[in-house]
Amino acid sequence: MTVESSAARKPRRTAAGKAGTTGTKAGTTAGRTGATGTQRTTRSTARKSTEPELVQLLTPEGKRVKNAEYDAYVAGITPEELRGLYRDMVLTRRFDAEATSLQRQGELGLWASLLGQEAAQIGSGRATREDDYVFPTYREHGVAWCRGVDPTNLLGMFRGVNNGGWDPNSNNFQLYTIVIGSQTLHATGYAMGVAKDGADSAVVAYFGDGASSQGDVAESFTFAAVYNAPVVFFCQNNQWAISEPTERQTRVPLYQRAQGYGFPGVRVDGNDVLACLAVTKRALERARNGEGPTLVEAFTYRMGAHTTSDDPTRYRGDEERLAWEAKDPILRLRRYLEASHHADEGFFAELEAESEALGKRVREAVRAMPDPDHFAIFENVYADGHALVDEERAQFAAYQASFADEGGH
Ligand SMILES: Cc1ncc(C[n+]2csc(CCOP(=O)(O)OP(=O)(O)O)c2C)c(N)n1
Ligand SMILES: [Mg+2]
Repeated sequence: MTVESSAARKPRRTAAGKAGTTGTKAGTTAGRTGATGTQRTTRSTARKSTEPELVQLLTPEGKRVKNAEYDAYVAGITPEELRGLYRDMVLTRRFDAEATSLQRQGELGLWASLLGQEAAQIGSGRATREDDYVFPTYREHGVAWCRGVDPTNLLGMFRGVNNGGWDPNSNNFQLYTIVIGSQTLHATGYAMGVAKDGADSAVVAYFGDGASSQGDVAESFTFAAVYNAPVVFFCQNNQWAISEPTERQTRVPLYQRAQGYGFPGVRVDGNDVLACLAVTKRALERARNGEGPTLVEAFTYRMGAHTTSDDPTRYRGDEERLAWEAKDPILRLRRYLEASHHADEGFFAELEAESEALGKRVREAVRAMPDPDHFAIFENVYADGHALVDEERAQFAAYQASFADEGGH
């Protein structure tokens, strides 16, 4: 079932209307819960039974289910393309695991894992066209992969040796953004420019459930709506914003927020790569046709820690993670590929070897990254230089020089 805000505008008679009511109940339950494991179980049980349905094309068991509205968007998909989506997810997960290990080995300062969100990112990323423009957060490693950014380039910032690591205009993939929600404004402004140029490309702004509470995101929604900007707001609701559950961000399902701004919102199974592909394609099609923004809420789960600096056992129980492991995005596509005989043992074995090779390449590339010149941080602050920057550079030079045994460096 598709639940869009146009449907939600008819309260009480539609599923969306019902969801709004029950969503409030779930919120009330959440409001009562404290920090104990038992209460957490109550909350997640309540959430499961009261949340609205989502667009799903592949069940967790890997069964293809029909969807009158979205089947058309994946109707022509070939077995080779399906294997391609699987390969994308497996290699992305492998890259991500490698990066986590590299942080543990002291090669990276920090890493934000995408574990569990592969389908949301690969499905939506593969829906984009080369001339579309993507504005990510700091966790969009799968989308970066789809856009053609070499994964090793994602690691420099996390190693602390550069401030970005790739040219955004080479792949129409902006630099990672740490200031929560701010990229939705950049994306909306860019999309307004695209519309003024008369181009038929579109823009995707990624953000999280926590970001949905930011003023920047609200402002983006307003501007995108009233200027009918060709932008897709792709919210990965991974249930957590560091240690804050989604119940602390909203009393209604997030996709319903779009209703108040006057554009459609849809919730998709974020662990179903086919559904994410179809829903994003449709949203991009609307944008290209001049029909304005769409909010996609990909309902998924952050299976790992927020970052390598976080310890999720301090604020959430195992039962939640175990329930989501059963909905693993990679496993469900594998089941589908096997059941439909679209992939054989040879394919999986070859992919395993490719994963190993990627892991090795990533490890070697990170260790070979040169340290930046200490003074590089003063470059690119102002185009024509600035007295304050000169003063700070001089102070830093004096500080460096005070380490006589290191020769000032
Ligand atoms: C404006 C701003 N406020 C706070 C932070 C600190 N911070 C970093 S990540 C994060 C949580 C974001 O959660 P969400 O939007 O759900 O994305 P997720 O990390 O789950 O992918 C916060 C609060 C920040 N980086 N920027
Ligand atoms: Mg989140």
